Amino acid sequence: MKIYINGSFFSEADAKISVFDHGLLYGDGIFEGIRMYNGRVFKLVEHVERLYYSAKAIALNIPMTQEEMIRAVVETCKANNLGDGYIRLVVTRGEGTLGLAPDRCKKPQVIIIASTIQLYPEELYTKGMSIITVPTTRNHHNAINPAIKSLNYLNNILAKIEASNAGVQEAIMLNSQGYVAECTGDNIFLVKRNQLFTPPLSAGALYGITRGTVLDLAREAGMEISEPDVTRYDVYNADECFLTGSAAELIPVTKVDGRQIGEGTPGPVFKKLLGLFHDLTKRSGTAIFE
Ligand code: PXG
Repeated sequence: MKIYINGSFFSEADAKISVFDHGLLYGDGIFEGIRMYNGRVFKLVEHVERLYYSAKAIALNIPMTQEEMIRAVVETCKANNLGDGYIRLVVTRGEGTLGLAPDRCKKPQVIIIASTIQLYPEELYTKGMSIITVPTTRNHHNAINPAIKSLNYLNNILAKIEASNAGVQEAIMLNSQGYVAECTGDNIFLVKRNQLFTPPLSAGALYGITRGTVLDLAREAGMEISEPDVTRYDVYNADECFLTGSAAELIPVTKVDGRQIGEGTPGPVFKKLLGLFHDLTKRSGTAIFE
């Protein structure tokens, strides 16, 4: 595997970052997780745009333009001869000194790893997964804004540990008002009487690229969509529930906090949207080899 660091490629063994990098010392940095299908990077422009929004929010100046970043991702995929895969794009504050002061870090580190990912076991995609609500609350907007895809993922990791301790693989996180925000690494969708619902971004969800894609597909298919505040009661009484994410893609949820959702099997709206999503991944994206 060839790993991109600041414009050069390194083998896995040689791809190294300083122990004084504030990405390591303080989780001071940002990242993206991007899918590649059939030699095309899916929603690359959108991911790079979100990376720069995250950078803006943490006052980090990425030392390259968005166009250069897009080219660097494409070059890394090419160097690894990747057809289907998963790209991890990371920008850290860079090497600094002990002590928080970000202005001691003179050069952000840009890292691109082009590899693969399997987030959940295959059978959960066909049977549906069981999830729970966990006590760890989603970050408040005035703490670390949940829209920032930062390297400080402890909020989500604590929730993931709670899920794992309870024997499930994913968890619903509520916001500080008690409304459903999202899951630890996925956005959440509900279906009720053929209408599609997902919590608003103001409830503490990440501006998910897959979330946006699913909303676009549903809109094009003529479905009714809304983004209301969602409570656990709404989740339990939904006809269908599913999660979205670049790593997870679309995965059905058939049980929440011990309550069966709908018929307890992946529902028709989920299946329809999954079909539309797969069609889209086959025909769109930034081609690696022109
Ligand atoms: N919410 C959170 C908190 C996320 O981190 C999503 C939703 C889905 O967003 P996208 O844009 O991917 O549709 C994410 C996505 C990983 C990894 O290890 C990354 C995510 C989730 C799980 C694993 O790369 N981020």
